[in-house]
Amino acid sequence: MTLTLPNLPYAKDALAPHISASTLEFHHDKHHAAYIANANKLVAGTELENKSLEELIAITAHAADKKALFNNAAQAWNHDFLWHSMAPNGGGAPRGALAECIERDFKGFASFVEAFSTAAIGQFGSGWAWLVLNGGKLEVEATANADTPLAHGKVPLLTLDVWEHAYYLDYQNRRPDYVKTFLDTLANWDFANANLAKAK
Ligand code: MN3
Repeated sequence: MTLTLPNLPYAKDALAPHISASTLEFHHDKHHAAYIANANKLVAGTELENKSLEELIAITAHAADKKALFNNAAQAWNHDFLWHSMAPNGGGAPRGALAECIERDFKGFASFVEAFSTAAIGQFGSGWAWLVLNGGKLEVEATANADTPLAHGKVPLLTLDVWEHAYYLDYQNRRPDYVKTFLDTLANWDFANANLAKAK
């Protein structure tokens, strides 16, 4: 089985004006596609050729000699998760079970927003901000470069890409504005709630 580039779950202009069609075109058709192509190249002709992305991440996460494959497989997985973490008319406060867990573990949505924003804005250089389930408890964290909570036994619920390629065309150096826009208008809480339900 060759790894394939999954389609975006919405049209390229569906997140405009917050994320432009041009950003999604480069981000999905060039960056995400390149991670898939590189992962395929690295597994071609090896015993890892038929593994899923999740399997590749588990196998390579702590193998120093497989860093390039980890980086590309993890980035491929992270990006598919990212597309689903955003939705037209998303953002604002979640409902349902996730809202109750945020209340329990962050003492309110405002504290969650502050924790997530601090993680996303404070990540030095390239990386990701995450809402994860860790041992039954919600946590916010940032990971560097390609790193993913999947490699550390945590369950990702929602993510935001804070590599410059994710926002530079639309926000240039203003990462805080991009993070605020994600939380206000794009965060796909239905997706996060579904991930939470699956984890239970
Ligand atoms: Mn990216």
